[in-house]
Amino acid sequence: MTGLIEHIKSEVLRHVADKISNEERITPAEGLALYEKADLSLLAFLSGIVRRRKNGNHAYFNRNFHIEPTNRCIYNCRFCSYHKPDADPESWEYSHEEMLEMVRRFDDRDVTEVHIAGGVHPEHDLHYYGTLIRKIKQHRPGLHIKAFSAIELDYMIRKAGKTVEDGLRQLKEYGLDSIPGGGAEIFDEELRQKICNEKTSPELWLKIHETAHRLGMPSNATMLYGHLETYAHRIDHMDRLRRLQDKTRGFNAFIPLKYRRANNSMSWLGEVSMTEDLRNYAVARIYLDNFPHIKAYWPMTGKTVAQLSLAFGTDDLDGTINDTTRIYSMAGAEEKNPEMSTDEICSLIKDAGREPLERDSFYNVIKKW
Ligand code: V47
Ligand code: SF4
Repeated sequence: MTGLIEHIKSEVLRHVADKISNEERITPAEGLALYEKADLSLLAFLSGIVRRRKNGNHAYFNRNFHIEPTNRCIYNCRFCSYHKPDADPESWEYSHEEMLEMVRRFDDRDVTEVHIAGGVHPEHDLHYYGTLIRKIKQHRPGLHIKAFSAIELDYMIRKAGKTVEDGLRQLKEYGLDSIPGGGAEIFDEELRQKICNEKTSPELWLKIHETAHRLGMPSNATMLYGHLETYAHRIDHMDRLRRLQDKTRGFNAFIPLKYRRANNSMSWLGEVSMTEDLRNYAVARIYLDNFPHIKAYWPMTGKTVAQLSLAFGTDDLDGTINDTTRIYSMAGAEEKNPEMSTDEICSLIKDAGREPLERDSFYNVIKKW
């Protein structure tokens, strides 16, 4: 390894490479240097060191399906293509019975997790959603329920007049198992004002996750990139996550989400390139040295980028079952009707030189493929 590192021309990058190979944490300035100065081959090499250290040659996938209860939303984030006014023909709101019917459709399939998330409905509080969770658990007790972004949780808990801690405790009693990573967007306060000014603050987003971790509910974290942010904003975002993870160890996966431009009010920005996606996965893998997993959400990136990302630090591909999520298809994602069979996801992983492992929601191995 030392031999290879000697060939790196930039002194800063040589120093960063040394630290990575010695398992030392890199600083925010060094993270920035990786974004700004490292070429793709170096990023693949360095992120590979961290990925292998954490996950060997394995790449995980799980069998989940998604329910989006509604796209009605009290907020109006500028990047969102999903939320529609109430009277719009593309606005929807499912009843408990309709959502239970969606769960029943998977009765004879080997799914292990349902991911429930959507808009922030003005009228529904934690008891409305808690009752839904309880009904799903009564129907299929073994199904892991990963539900509600911190943004939805903030509103439904406040609406019920509870503190974050009491609200989350009660949702846990209803059957909530873990929390998805949505709503983080970008933590920098000034930029957040520009792209989603009404949304839950970064402090509260982090507090909700911290509290969930303390109550024994793990979670994920996302970052929306490729819009108005600079590399320094991305490092700041990941730094706040890394500091919380040092305290709680409750995050499972980090999921970078590339801004997609169709049908929203930031379309003029365009979209960043595939090389930028790979650069970002690699820096995330290196910077977030205390996150066990970096996940590529293939319905959003498309299968090709997801496969390539395995060479840039990711070790987890989201989902095998048909992903009917509309938050991405409405924003112009590659996969219009995302569906990937177990055979397909395993070949995709094997062709990239990795060994596929089917996992449950806690990353216990269900099967080696
Ligand atoms: O918070 C919205 C993003 C997120 C756009 O935890 C957009 O396992 C790109 O968090 N372009 C919700 N992104 C989805 C999410 C998620 C997805 C998959 C797995 C997990 C997990 C969590 O979608 C939002 C926002 O950052 N988003 N609009 C857009 N135009
Ligand atoms: Fe609402 Fe989420 Fe869309 Fe923002 S991104 S408007 S919170 S559905």
